[in-house]
Amino acid sequence: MKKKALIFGVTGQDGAYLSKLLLKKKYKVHGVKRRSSSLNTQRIDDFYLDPHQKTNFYLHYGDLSDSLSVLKIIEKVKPDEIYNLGAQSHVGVSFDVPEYTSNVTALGTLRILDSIRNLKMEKKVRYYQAGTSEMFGASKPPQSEKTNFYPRSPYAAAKLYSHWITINYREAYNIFACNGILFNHESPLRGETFVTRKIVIALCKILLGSSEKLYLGNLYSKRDWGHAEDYVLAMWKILQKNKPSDYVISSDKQYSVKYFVNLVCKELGIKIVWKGIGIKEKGFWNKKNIISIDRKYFRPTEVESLLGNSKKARKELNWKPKHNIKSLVKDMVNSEIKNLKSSRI
Ligand code: NAP
Ligand code: F7E
Repeated sequence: MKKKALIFGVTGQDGAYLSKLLLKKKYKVHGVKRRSSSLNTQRIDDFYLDPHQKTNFYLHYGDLSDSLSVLKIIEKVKPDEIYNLGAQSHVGVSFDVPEYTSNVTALGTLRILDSIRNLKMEKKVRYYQAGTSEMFGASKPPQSEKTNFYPRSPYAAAKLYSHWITINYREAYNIFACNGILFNHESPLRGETFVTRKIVIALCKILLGSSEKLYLGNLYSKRDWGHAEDYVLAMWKILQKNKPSDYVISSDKQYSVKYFVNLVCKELGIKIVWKGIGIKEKGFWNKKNIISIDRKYFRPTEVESLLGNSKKARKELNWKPKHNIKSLVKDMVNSEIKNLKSSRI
């Protein structure tokens, strides 16, 4: 019998890559999508067929802020594995909508775990929780499973709740529940307002002449960036172990936002020249100012430096990423140029 997976957050970046992986592994994949006024299935349209055709991919309407919808979907699908990737996942936005972020990103996790318990599915279901390096926040790098947490945003605080409630339900009710503590991972499917995709889109447009300028916030924060395709494989591997545990997933390398900009410029053949400091720092191309700083992109509390130590995952899961920062940038740039050229046609 085919294994059944249920993915909350199926319409997001990771949901799309994970669905693809699980379909390749011959799972029946069920995804939860929330109602939105415009279509939100672009990332999964490749494999989302008309439900009247024969398919292994199914969508259900539901919402992490609605306990009953969560319970009913789990009861109906009876999954072997649940991946909770659903969240209000933008750190900057979480300062604007802290209560909503906590409801979905923290309590949403409780709603799933408590449904598993109420439905007496503790022994049947394996649960994956999408944890984040943001929970380390201000803790000194490198960060591993043993590093103390120090969240610096409503998003990170909500994810920290999810981390501990996942461990609590594992210990209290013997649920096979695991936390993946994933560092930043990007791809051509990354949301357009996260810094890597924002940079790629803007610089491609500038090169093709359909935009003039890119505004950014803190150029000097450092991140450990990987490719989403590698990271969803780690999620699956975490649920295939004999015992539930928590794992850091990272590239173990760190670069600044400015370095990422420089890499994208290099890939596009844009010779960028930086002048000025602080809020007045600017990037020039052919003497034209194409990058400036806008204070509105600074956060009330910033996470300055994230760098993972993924030794445990590499040893116990036999996981290692195929991509590096250069192949990630190449993939994102090539895909964006293709998108922009085809949208022109
Ligand atoms: P994403 O692209 O923002 O996707 C988030 C998903 O959650 C989307 O499908 C979204 O639906 C859904 N969602 C939002 N609110 C919901 C609600 N109330 N009910 C049900 N679903 C809801 O995020 P991602 O980059 O794929 O990341 C996946 C997960 O990993 C998230 O939990 C994120 O916080 C976490 N994470 C991400 C990274 C990273 O670097 N990407 C690193 C560590 C952890 P819509 O499509 O309708 O918006
Ligand atoms: O910011 C700086 C910003 O929004 C990265 C989410 O997936 O990864 C993501 O969170 C850095 C920050 O990602 C702009 O201040 C500068 O220091 O791309 P980001 P994030 O905040 O690291 C973690 C692991 C998650 O779990 C989250 O869900 O870039 N930055 N200028 C900017 N950031 C944005 N968004 N926009 C700018 O213009």
